[in-house]
Amino acid sequence: MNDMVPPTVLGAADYKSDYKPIWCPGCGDYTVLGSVTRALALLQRPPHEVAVVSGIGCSSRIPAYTACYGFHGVHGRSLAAATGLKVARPELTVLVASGDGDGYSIGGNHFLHACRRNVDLTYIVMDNHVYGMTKGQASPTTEPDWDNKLAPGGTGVRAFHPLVIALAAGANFVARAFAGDQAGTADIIAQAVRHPGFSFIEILSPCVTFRPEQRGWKDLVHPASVTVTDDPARAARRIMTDDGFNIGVLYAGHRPAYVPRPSEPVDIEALEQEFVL
Ligand SMILES: Cc1ncc(C[n+]2csc(CCOP(=O)(O)OP(=O)(O)O)c2C)c(N)n1
Ligand code: SF4
Repeated sequence: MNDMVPPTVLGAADYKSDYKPIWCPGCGDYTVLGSVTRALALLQRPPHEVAVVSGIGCSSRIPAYTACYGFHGVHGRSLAAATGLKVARPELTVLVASGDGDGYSIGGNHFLHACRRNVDLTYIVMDNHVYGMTKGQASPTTEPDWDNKLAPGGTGVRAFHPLVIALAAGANFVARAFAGDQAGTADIIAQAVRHPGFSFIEILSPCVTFRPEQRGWKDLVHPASVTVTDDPARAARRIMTDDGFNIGVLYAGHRPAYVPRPSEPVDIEALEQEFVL
């Protein structure tokens, strides 16, 4: 008799918590959550070996809805917390979740330096071109002519281009995904986790409450007509001239992920003595 216990196969449901999401009906973030749990099932990483870190915003609620370790931190500071976690606990798979306000406004500086550092993190930004949680202010990716009560006539300010900025700053994997394509987005997230270094995925995730016209994104998205490149300048040129709805992995580089050098144990008392006046 073979009494060996077969290995447990984890399904997407094994990564979901018992908390029921409270997003508005139709919000793109529901399917992004579905893609995250499907990706983790593709990777077969046990939930206790995964940490999901976020800032503040509707999109940043994601950690609570997974059964993994989670940290729902401070607005714009998800990458700082995640970097510290990954450096201290390199055996964990660390996913970072953000919105375009959280990630590119208050967290913009951290975004640049996370790309530069190239710590082995997967950063997903649910981009709806608006601050959803605080009721519809323009964000860095809002179109300059988006006319609304809070910015009559539009802001007139040029939109931030996250994918090109990530490439220029040194991200090692760059992709664009669409919330409505749950299986495709799960596959991209799994590829991003497997790729060493800092992986960045811009997920177009409609805010049906403050940007109801984004329901139309489903008719605009299309698979990228180009194959992935490892040349950042080529990827940047392509992304600068595409229509913004090109879905797929757009760049996969070869930079080695940052690994901290082992440090010597610090003698605190000796250090204190050096500062005695
Ligand atoms: C330091 C700080 N400043 C401002 C806020 C208010 N605030 C909360 S969420 C948010 C913007 C969220 O927008 P986004 O990141 O695009 O996420 P979404 O809600 O659209 O998913 C802001 C400005 C805050 N919580 N903390
Ligand atoms: S306000 Fe927008 S982003 Fe927030 S839950 Fe509602 S639809 Fe989603």
